[in-house]
Amino acid sequence: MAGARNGAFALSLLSSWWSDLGRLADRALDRQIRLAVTGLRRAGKTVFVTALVRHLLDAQGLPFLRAVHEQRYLGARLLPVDRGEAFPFERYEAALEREPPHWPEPTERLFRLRLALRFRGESALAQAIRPVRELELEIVDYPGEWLLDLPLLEASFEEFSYEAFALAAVPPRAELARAWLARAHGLDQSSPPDPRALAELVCAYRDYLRACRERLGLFYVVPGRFVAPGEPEDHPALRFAPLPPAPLRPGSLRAAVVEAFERYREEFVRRFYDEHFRGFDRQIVLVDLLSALNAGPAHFADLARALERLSRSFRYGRSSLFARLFAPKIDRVLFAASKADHVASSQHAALTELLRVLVAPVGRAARFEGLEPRFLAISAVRATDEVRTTYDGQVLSCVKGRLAEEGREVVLFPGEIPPEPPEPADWESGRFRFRAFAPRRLVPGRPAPHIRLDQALEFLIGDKLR
Ligand SMILES: Nc1nc2c(ncn2[C@@H]2O[C@H](COP(=O)(O)OP(=O)(O)OP(=O)(O)O)[C@@H](O)[C@H]2O)c(=O)[nH]1
Ligand SMILES: [Mg+2]
Repeated sequence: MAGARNGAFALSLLSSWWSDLGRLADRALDRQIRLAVTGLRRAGKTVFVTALVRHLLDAQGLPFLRAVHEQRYLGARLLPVDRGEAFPFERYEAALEREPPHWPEPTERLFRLRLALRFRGESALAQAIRPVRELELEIVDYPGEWLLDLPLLEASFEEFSYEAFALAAVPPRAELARAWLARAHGLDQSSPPDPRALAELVCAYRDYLRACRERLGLFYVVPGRFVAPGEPEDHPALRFAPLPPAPLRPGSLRAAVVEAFERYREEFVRRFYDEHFRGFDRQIVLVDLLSALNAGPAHFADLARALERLSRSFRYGRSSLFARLFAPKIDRVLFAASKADHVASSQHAALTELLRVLVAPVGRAARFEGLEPRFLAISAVRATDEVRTTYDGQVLSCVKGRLAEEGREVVLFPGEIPPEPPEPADWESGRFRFRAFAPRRLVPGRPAPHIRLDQALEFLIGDKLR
């Protein structure tokens, strides 16, 4: 009897030791992963996160995710978030499953997401240590505009002003900058701060940024929060605008503006960065290249500038075990051309190539740190089908879907994507007119059609599901 009890005790000791060992192995093997979903406004971040959660919860429709393919993936569960607001997955999913279906609205504040993924280990040893393993995936979703403020953390007021004036001096911004420039140059910066003159300056700068974004569709609009939806316009930290060079005198208008700029950096930008933008392990950078092609050459260059600037806010490199625990770096970065369903699959290779060229400086910087970035054309939620039609004896690959603006079902040939940045003649020919599509209604419980979402996930988290 006593022998049996001793045996049971020894067994329970062994099993507890075994599970402790499992926990230790889990920590060492990095069973928690923070994914940076990066992209400028309307790049497709919220749609991507919604699709990722929906697919991982159901474990369906992801044949290129190896753990799913090998039937080792068991499923996922949304975990409560410990701080901040939870990503409203159910709301976004319901909007896509409703008739008529809707894309998520532009994101106005920050949401956090924690997802526990369960799977069986690949090797016999992994299975013996712990038959069911768990990976916690953490993501934040936020307004794309906020991202462009991160480089301000490294910039002085003088540098911020210098860049704003340099950009405003040339087309296409010059045309829209006149009212703000007139105010900025007309101010006596050494006089005591006059609240009215200051308010008018900020208002003129904000109107200029809004016009850059709304009338010209430009991406590089800094500070992003000046034009982001749902931002408090009258916050004292937002009472600044770029100024021409002048001496800094205590108690002057310039001093008040510089103080507001510093406060904005600390209270808005640094807080966002410190609380949510540190410690990423992996990154997907979503880029809406088709909108940039539609908008023209200045916008295309502007998108490249914005992506290069914001990449400076991320730490790339291989993490040692110690670094992984205490100062993680991004050790895999995926550049994804989003909304690839707007064009036929025959164009995807060119879309990927064009993206590679557009983000070349960022790719180079990542490579310098020992990473090989990956490039993919993806669609997180596919809104079109591909059809072939014959025109003038030629077979054309077309897309069929419901136009977002007009709501009517169409079959159209969206045109060809150049694998290199377009030549002046290409821009002038007006050949880039890619249309946006409304989503197709998702059937509850059925996987949503996508393009290469599973390949993106395999690259981003696949190795952690082994
Ligand atoms: N056809 C298609 N359209 C997409 C896809 N992903 C995004 N879109 C379109 O792009 C728009 C913006 O997508 P969001 O995911 O809301 O973009 P975001 O990056 O979260 O934008 P902000 O919240 O403004 O920063 C959507 O309203 C859709 O019109 C996709 O996979 N396919
Ligand atoms: Mg969003």
